[in-house]
Amino acid sequence: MLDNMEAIWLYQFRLIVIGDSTVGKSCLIRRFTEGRFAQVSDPTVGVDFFSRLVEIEPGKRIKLQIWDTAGQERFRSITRAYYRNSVGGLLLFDITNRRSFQNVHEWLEEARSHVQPLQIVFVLVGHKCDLEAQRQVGRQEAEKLAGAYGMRYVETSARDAINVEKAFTELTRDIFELVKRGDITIQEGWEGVKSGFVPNVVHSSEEVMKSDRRCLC
Ligand SMILES: Nc1nc2c(ncn2[C@@H]2O[C@H](COP(=O)(O)OP(=O)(O)OP(=O)(O)O)[C@@H](O)[C@H]2O)c(=O)[nH]1
Ligand SMILES: [Mg+2]
Repeated sequence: MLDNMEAIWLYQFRLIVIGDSTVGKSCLIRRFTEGRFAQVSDPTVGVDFFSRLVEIEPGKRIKLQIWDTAGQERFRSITRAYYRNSVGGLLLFDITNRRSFQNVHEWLEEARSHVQPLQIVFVLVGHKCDLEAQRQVGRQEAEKLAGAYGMRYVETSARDAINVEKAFTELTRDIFELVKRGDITIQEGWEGVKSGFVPNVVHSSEEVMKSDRRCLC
């Protein structure tokens, strides 16, 4: 019964995670989906796939399908194909690596050019915030950049499990609001948002009602 309950979700959202190689995309996703941190993490080859349910309000669940992309340039032609079917994304930089912050513009351009005329709701993530002593990008500076692009900004650590839930949940809530308002709509041939899975129990009770009616005739 519990399994059945857990399988109920209102919507499925596809999210893409992008940013320079070694900023910590795979570690952040693993912390979120598997609840653990691996100090040694191999560079992602092409694209990996993860999923998790998120409860945005009591009893309201969203299924997230998360595409973990390779930051290395040589995989760019593969990762490009995943933008179009994503409704949201996390754009990561490493707060101890200034270069990864400077590349945020380039990542946004890359995403925009491959998703037009659709849009992706991005959150800017300053990752590895446990390494405060090695910080090269100020929080205010990052907030300003995020604001200029209309994105939220959050600082996370996969190592110390800081703000990991927050980063994914707030993005999910933002997308949910846009779907509720009709600013994002479900479309045939687009995988970004799919409507919910309704378990058999509901179908069968509907069928009972129908067959009752038939009996009355
Ligand atoms: N201190 C610290 N290190 C982290 C954190 N997250 C990831 N790392 C380290 O950063 C390195 C790279 O992490 P990955 O998650 O593999 O990086 P990636 O962005 O997926 O890299 P690509 O797959 O090549 O694009 C690893 O050595 C991790 O241990 C964190 O929150 N804090
Ligand atoms: Mg990776």
